[in-house]
Amino acid sequence: MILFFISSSSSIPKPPLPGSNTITKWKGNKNKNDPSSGLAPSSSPSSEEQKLVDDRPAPGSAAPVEAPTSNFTMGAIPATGKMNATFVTLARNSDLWDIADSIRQVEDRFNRNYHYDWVFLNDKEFDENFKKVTTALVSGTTHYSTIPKEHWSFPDFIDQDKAKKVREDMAERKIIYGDSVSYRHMCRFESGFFFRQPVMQNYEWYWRVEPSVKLYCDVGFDPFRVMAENKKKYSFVISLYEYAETIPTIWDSAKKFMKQHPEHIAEGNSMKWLSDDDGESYNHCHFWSNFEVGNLNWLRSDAYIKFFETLDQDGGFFYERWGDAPVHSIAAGLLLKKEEIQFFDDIAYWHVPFTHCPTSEQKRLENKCACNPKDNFDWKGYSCTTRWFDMMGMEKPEGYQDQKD
Ligand SMILES: Nc1nc2c(ncn2[C@@H]2O[C@H](COP(=O)(O)OP(=O)(O)OP(=O)(O)O)[C@@H](O)[C@H]2O)c(=O)[nH]1
Ligand SMILES: [Mg+2]
Repeated sequence: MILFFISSSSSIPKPPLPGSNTITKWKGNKNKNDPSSGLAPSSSPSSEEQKLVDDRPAPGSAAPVEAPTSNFTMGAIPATGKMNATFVTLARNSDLWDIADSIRQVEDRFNRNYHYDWVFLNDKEFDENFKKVTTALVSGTTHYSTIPKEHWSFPDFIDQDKAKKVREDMAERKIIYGDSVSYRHMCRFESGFFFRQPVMQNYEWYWRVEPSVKLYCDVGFDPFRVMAENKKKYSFVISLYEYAETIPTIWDSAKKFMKQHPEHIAEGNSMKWLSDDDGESYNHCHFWSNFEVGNLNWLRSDAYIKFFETLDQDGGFFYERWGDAPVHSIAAGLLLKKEEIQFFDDIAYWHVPFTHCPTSEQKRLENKCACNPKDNFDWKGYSCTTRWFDMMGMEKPEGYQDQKD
């Protein structure tokens, strides 16, 4: 039953943390300065994204500029070439072949033309084989970092007995990952700490990639550049309703934050998408965070950190089973203006069990898409994307009615 699949997983620059073990592997040139290897695919996105995508660099100018990330000024948009951005993956050594699959997808459809870096994070040290295989697959520079214990453990204010009882109860109720301690650490880490790892401090933009995901169309534009040039801070491809039993009190914590920190609540935010009664209750809509392209400075902002800390103190990562998807989504929905959130229709994507496949046939053909449009989740009853279009006043693509349930 799909409801059991929907929850998705998931800290401010502080001095490098003790125990943090960052290994950087600088790679050879790998044709990075060879213009012939930097041709952007000839795909041409259309519909509501056309305007955004039209700002992309001319084919051939997109990739080959090699710029050391340390030379970037945060917030500056380079006129051409690469942005200050990285892919980021949280994974275990045992995820190697599933992440290898994902990397291949991302490289073939996008990164072979851009050579962005890739950061791998793990609560244990990555083994040599993991590093060897992933370094061979990524066309940019790879970095491997071990997460410090403080970011992957129970905070001292958590009552262990209470947390254990919750896990036992959720196991009985067969809530997916309900009995898992590691899944909870993972969700808390993705909510509050991945962007605070020392290795992430070098970057302004991230694209999150999980094991075993697929990209079905050529991505013939640079999503980081599109985000920067259009003042976007967060993006999504799939949205849906969260499994309510994993987050019974998350909205109480969010309301507490709104009351304590009205200065951080954006005017013109997405409250209408999150709530059907002006903020009284949460409708469980969230962006599926196993895919994200976002701005790290936003996550490192006082507003986001205060939001995370308010939620964290309430203990719901352990006393319930809060996922990073609702955490990021509620934060984006409240702290950002709605126009700062981007729906990437052009990035066709699959993570079990849902697909985003562009509704427009023209778009699918132009971008060499291999997804079956019938699988597109956007307009199905369990998706929140219709609501997103309605709130944004965006016109739905032709043929969307045929893709409802
Ligand atoms: N290092 C590490 N990574 C983890 C651990 N658990 C999950 N991850 C990673 O965290 C991300 C989310 O975990 P998933 O197991 O994919 O969670 P999900 O997407 O909610 O559920 P699935 O439907 O199983 O994919 C993935 O990138 C995993 O590789 C862990 O214990 N250690
Ligand atoms: Mg996953």
